[in-house]
Amino acid sequence: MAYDYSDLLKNAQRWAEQAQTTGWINQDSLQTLSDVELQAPTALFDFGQSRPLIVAFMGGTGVGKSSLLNRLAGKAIAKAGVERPTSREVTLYHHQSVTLQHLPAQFPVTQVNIAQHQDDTSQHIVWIDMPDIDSNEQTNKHQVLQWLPHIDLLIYVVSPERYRDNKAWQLLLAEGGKHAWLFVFNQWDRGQTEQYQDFIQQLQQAGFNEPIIFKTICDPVSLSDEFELLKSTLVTLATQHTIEQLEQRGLQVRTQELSKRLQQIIPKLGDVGATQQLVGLWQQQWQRSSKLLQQGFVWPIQQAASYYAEHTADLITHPSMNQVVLWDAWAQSRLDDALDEFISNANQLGMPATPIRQQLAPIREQAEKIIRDQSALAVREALANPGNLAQRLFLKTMRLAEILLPLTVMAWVGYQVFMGYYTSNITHSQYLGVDFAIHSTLAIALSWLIPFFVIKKAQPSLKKTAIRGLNKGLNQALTTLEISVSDAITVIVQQHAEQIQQSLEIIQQCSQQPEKTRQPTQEKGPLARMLVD
Ligand SMILES: Nc1nc2c(ncn2[C@@H]2O[C@H](COP(=O)(O)OP(=O)(O)O)[C@@H](O)[C@H]2O)c(=O)[nH]1
Ligand SMILES: [Mg+2]
Repeated sequence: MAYDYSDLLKNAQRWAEQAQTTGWINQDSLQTLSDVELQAPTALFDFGQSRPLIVAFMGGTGVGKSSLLNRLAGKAIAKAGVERPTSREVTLYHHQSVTLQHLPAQFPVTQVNIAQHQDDTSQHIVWIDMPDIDSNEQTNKHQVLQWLPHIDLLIYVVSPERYRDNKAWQLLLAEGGKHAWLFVFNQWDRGQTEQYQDFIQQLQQAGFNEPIIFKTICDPVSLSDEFELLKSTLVTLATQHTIEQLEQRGLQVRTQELSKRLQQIIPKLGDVGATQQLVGLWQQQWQRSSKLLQQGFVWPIQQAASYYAEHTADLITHPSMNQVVLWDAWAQSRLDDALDEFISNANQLGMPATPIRQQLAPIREQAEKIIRDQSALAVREALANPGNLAQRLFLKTMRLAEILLPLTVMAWVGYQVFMGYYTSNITHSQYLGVDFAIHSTLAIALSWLIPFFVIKKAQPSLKKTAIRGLNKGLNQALTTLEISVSDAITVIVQQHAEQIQQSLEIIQQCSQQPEKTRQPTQEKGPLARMLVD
């Protein structure tokens, strides 16, 4: 399926805008896709069913652009010989049957002159005299750039002094492929053959194998120059076929340019290899940072544990007890450092920093809450079950012994009392003596007191229990932080893949442009000589 160029451009710009908002590309990259050279030309002129060939004189200050247009018109329609540094005006010269529909965006109407003629031989041509491109005034250059997308054929005018003009030359090199080009060596009355040869060589270097150059003399007008030839060449070119070919070619060149610019942006998104290293990079970073955090937490945990041990009862009545501060400014800056270092290392691998920073931002904010919640929970759990398993088992046994031992001893004493009484009755011997009373009382007391004291002594320390809980909670919280970052990395990698895929899709669409018309450069004839690939 082939896409309309303006749709392609819109897609590319839309993609770039969202990529810029999410931090994947910077403002400069976005700008390269909104440059005026990429704009799809709109129909500026209306001429019944079709549009005319739009021809513009372009070149440095004082080469004779305005003089050429005035010569065409046979009267002074453009201001010639405007005092340097520059002339700002744009002059349009066209047949009265042609109507201007609208001016390029942001173009100041006050600086456009319009002159009309009734010469039917050149009714399919709109001539434009452009401001001097070499001017230091940015508005001039801006104006020229605004007009360029609408121009089919540029007549690059030079003079003996200014044929090596750098600024105009730069524009020719940049814009070369988007237009057809004719060349005028004006002020030929003062020109020399070596200069002409030199100019041809320069054009050949720019890609014009057989450039079409007209030598003209406009002040005073010389009838023996090549001005009439220039005019008739343009009249023969102004056919619907040529205009369509040029239009098509302009769109093709723009499509290629768009695709090229997108391809230049893609490496800035970071490569797939770099995204694959992100998880490993983070794990290394976290190994160092979490160790540091754990060391730094030893003292705060002891402080917090003492506090918990002394205030266990308040845990329920004072909810603020759950907010003992472990995560202080020191801890936050260690985490920030870890994340910053990770971002900077990822950046060195070629990943853009902004989307990573955006994804990690919430984790920086949540860290305190994660640590607080998880350590409070773990402390509560630990305090609910103090001591370790062996300690708890031992205590249970002791509590049982505290009941069973005195009961057993009492039962034994009772039995002895009964048996003593019974045997003393039968044998009329002496009943149980004082010794027995003392010993059995002692035995009963000891059987109860021993487990009672053991239980008292074996109670696990609340502080130790709180430390255990806090450590457990802290480790869980640190793991949660690590996983949160890993999850964020997964999102970053996904986003990266999506950005690449979307931009590749547009590049793919660019390459699906149909070759509607035969490339004019492949044809023989004057048009082929006016184009560069
Ligand atoms: N000697 C000579 N002077 C010319 C020729 N054409 C134009 N000029 C002069 O060059 C100056 C600049 O011409 P102008 O048309 O304003 O140049 P523009 O800045 O490119 O529009 C004017 O003073 C013209 O009279 C020419 O063929 N020969
Ligand atoms: Mg001028």
